[in-house]
Amino acid sequence: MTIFEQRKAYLTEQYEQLIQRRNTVIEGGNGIYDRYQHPILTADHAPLHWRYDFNPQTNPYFMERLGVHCVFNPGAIYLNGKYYLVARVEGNDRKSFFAIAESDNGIDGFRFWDAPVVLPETSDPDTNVYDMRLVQHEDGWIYGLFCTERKDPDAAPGDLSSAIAQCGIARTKDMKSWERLADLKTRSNQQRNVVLHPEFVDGRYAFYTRPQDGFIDTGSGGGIGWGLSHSIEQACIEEEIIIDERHYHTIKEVKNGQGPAPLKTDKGWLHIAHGVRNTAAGLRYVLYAFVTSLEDPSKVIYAPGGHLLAPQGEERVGDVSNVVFCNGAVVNEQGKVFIYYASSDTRCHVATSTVEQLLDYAMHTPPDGLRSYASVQQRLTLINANLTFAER
Ligand code: M1P
Repeated sequence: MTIFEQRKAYLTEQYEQLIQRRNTVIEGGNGIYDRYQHPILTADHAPLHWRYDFNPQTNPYFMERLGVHCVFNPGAIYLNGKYYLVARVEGNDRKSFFAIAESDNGIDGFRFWDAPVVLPETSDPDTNVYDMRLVQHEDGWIYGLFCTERKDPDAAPGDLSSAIAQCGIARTKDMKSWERLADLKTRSNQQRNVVLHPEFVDGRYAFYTRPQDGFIDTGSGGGIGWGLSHSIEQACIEEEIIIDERHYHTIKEVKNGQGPAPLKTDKGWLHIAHGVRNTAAGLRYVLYAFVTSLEDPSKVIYAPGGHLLAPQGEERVGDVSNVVFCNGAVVNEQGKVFIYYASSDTRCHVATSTVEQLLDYAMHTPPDGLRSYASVQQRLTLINANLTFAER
């Protein structure tokens, strides 16, 4: 056997084992959701024919030609009994692109389609695209809203890092061919984490936004915003209001952002978002939840304090450590919720729950008291109720 044949056979077998690996719930948990033993998508899930030249004449060592570095921040959609993720795949060249993986049960067996998504460009080409939120809108289209990043034209000479982030919009009926629409226009110089609400509001398209001053810093901006647009083909938000603000000494002190499109429940729109705070070790990203009103989706009606999900164990380490990020969640016919999240900008995981459990969590977890004294009072309320209950 040649080196080519040996390596190809070995890597193919390893790849199939990885795809067919079953995932199991980690027992115990917090009663709110279950975490799972294995990540569901990683760089190793990228098909071999995306990475290796399969011709022994041109690649005698069966050498990786176009490496895939990480696979993270997947958008998600549940369609016709299948679970689809549109993952952010980052090559060794640091460029991200989108690729779709599908699974029959939503927790394992995710396999990428044969080729990545070919996302058309606008007349102002994107340098990098990432973090797509998939939304099945009531207008009949599936939309993918994502971050499009381009070099800041006003950056000082020699500054090769400053960028402008804006919201790109594409739509599809079959997830295979994508129509690119104009980027969203708002009054903010920078936008990331923009999400389309699945229903019309006052006859208009509704967006969750995240206006900010700088590429990394929200500055005086930040918070999860909300705005309406008459058109989706030329989406434009004239007026943006902040519906979920940042707060001093909370999990969303530095910045926050809407995760996937909210899930509709009979008690309200259930949101998963990320909150960021600073630490001596750098920024720390966690997930949190809140619920908005069915009558007025811009009105927060339940805001449980603290994080819903924080990086744990191996999730804490990666390209950008101490990060969990979620831009995909789906609910199936049984009311089971699949929260797709990525850890440390490196790999994708799933946590499962139910609409009932997440609403129970959101409606019965007290809001952040914003002071240590208030936190103790909340805990005493719980302790005293439990002691009284035990005495009965
Ligand atoms: O590196 C952590 C995350 O940083 C950004 O999120 P935000 O805009 O809230 O700071 C995004 O680049 C995201 O992709 C990334 O996971």
